[in-house]
Amino acid sequence: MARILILNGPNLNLLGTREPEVYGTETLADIQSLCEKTAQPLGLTVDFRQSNHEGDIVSAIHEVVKGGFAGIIINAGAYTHTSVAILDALLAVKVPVVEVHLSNIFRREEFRHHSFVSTAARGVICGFGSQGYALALQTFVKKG
Ligand code: CA2
Repeated sequence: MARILILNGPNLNLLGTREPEVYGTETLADIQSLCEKTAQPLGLTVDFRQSNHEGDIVSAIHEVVKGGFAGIIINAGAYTHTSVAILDALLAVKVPVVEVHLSNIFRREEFRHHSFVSTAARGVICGFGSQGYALALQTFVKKG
């Protein structure tokens, strides 16, 4: 079974407690559960993590090779728009990366329109809430 590392960045642990009009009412635990349920019939397993610390996210990305992960799904939160360190780590590990955002970052403030993560990503899914994570998992299913 292919293992997929799902990384969540700062403040995503607050999901479901504030700003439901932007991020919905689901908690991060709900999204983890959705990912686990989605992954199983697709023949994937997931390692679902969240950190508020940039260096922890960089270190988690480094684990991809040792951990035998087939790919990364990442919602880097606000670090999306600021972190060259996360971009460099993603470029270094050479596994497929899918970038996910709950909100449509292009309908929001201008500073959210640029993503460093996108430079390393095979694709980007944004604006579909938690469904974006399920869609991202489907991209790791081998066809044919
Ligand atoms: O839309 C997304 O998934 C974001 O990655 C979420 C980040 C934001 O900085 C990005 O521009 C877009 C913020 C996550 C903060 O989540 C909260 C949830 C509830 C209450 C407060 C923050």
